[in-house]
Amino acid sequence: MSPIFKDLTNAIRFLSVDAVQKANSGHPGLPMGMADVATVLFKYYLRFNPKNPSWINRDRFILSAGHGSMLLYSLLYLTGYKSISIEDIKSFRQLNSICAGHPEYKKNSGIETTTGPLGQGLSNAVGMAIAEEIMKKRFGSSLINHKTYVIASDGDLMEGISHEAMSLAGHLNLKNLIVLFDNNKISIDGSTDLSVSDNYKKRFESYGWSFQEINGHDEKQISKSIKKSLNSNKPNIISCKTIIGYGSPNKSGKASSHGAPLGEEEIKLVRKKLKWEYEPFKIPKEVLNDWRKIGEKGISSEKKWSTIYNKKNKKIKDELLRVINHKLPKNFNKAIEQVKKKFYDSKLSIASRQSSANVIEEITKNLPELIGGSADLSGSNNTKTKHSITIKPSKFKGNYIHYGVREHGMAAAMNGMALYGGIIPYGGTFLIFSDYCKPSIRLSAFIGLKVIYIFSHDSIGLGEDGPTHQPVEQLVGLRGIPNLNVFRPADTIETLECWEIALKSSTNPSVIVLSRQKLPFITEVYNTKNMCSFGGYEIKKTNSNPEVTLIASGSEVKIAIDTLDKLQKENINSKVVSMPCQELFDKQSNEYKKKTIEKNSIKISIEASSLSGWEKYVGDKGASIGIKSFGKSGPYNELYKYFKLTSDDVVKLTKKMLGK
Ligand SMILES: Cc1ncc(C[n+]2csc(CCOP(=O)(O)OP(=O)(O)O)c2C)c(N)n1
Repeated sequence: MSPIFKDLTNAIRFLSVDAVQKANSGHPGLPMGMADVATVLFKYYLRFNPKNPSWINRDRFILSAGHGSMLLYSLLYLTGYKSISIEDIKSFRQLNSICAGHPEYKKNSGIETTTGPLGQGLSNAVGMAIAEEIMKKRFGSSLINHKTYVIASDGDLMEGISHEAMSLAGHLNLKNLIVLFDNNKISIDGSTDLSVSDNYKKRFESYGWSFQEINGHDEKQISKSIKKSLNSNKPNIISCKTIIGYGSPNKSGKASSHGAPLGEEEIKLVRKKLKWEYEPFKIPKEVLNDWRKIGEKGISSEKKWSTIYNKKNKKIKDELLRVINHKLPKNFNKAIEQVKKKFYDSKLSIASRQSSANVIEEITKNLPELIGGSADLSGSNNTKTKHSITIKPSKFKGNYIHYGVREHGMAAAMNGMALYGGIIPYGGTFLIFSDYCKPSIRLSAFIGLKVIYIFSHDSIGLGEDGPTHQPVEQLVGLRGIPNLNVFRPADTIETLECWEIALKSSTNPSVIVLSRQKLPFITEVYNTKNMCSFGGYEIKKTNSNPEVTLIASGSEVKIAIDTLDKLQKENINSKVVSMPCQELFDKQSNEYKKKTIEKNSIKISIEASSLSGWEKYVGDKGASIGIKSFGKSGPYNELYKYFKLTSDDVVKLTKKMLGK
């Protein structure tokens, strides 16, 4: 006889409870509370194939409340994903276990994104739902036509980012997004009455969502509500009234079931109450078989899809494969080379944000997967070009998103788009507001996503907007994030090169930091090699034995070059190193590094930013020139003088250091 619904849900509950108990840490409350909702979703609705977790037309399932990770691991194990065995479940939260404390994205594992920082998964899901609509428009609804489901908790909905992302989802009318809200009214501090009085119905209806509320332990109500969402013409939220720690006689409905093992004695009582007589990690054969059958349904779903795919013409098939496998077009290198030659010949002295716009304009034609946007600063970040087509509510034939003043939501949505596949997202704001999206940038880097951040107005060089807008410590903060390349190009050629590297970086995001003010064209010789790929390189030198090496980035490279010229007039030999990307320079061989930053010279770094981080290049005997305080409002060339960031100041310092 087939196991009844209760046994299927008990399998999730006890795997979770026992794994948390064995690890002696974790969160049993959410998996116990949401087991019924998840079982209905997986049994009747979710389209997925555990044999091919990367099938492009699968429904996406995101556990945004990542602390309830055992819910996800249980589901993946029970439905037959190879990535998670019963041994993995037993090693929950142990070193190198795929069953990490919070879900960590792994390609082909069924873990669709990394969650844990509340609000992020929910906002990734918005990006995935956008990506689905864009891909549907590109490749047709016979190939791309699925749903994105999210389990979100009270905490997810309290986070500010959820307001940005949900509002954007409502605006764009992402009707294929279905959020299952674990409305258990409990968070860590106790009842959510302590901290929140939102009227969720009104909140979501005001965003333009469809709102339903159900008993999250009633199979029929759960099923009916999901079924209703499938035909909705709006984004959907189903508020599932649940009991945290469901089944625990002494801890259900209480914060005590949230973040600690239930304890051996209590678990015995749960076994009795839920009538589950099996020992820890033992799932009876028939229950496991039934779960596996749920997983196997996906094989025929994918087969049906493959028949449709196989009938498509070669061009569509090849293009879909190309973009989902993150391959750049065949002619990409050639196109970049042509643009480089064009930029070199025109030798434009323009702001690097404008150079970036020129790059985007040139490459967009060849790169339909490039989806741009800005957090309401399109004209300032220069992210929108004449080839940009705006994506509008329910109209996804385009390549540009107006994210509105929602930096955090934008960054998390870009992560979702990159995770979805087939899309390279780039998005802009001012460098100062990178702080508003830092948690998502950190996740782009941790997950290893090809997301390109365009941060303009990169220093006091932005001038009159003043210190609230002038970044000082932002570069240091971004450079501190592992697996993130931070680029600060000095002219049009470097801007193109940095873009090229970013587009070719498949396992890390990139930040391209750009100036508001005009920058001179400094590239002296045409080079087909991408010099920025070395991170730092010699740009000019007066002879082979320089007494001083001037290391600069972005707008300050020109100050270094002027310094070199002035020093030469005083018979002091120097060299200039442009350092557009410290992370790439640090990866070069010691030999290259020593050759580039002349070992026997004194070293001076120049960057209109915090000095922190440059000491590793200039050493004990060197000096760093930058900004030690907040900036000031005024015309930018006056500010450079005020902050002693001119070639005359560097000359003075150099001579002092050389004792001349
Ligand atoms: C951004 C962020 N802040 C704080 C936390 C720590 N934290 C983990 S779960 C949680 C709240 C738990 O309440 P809820 O979201 O309702 O989950 P439930 O207790 O229902 O499982 C908090 C504050 C976090 N994971 N992410």
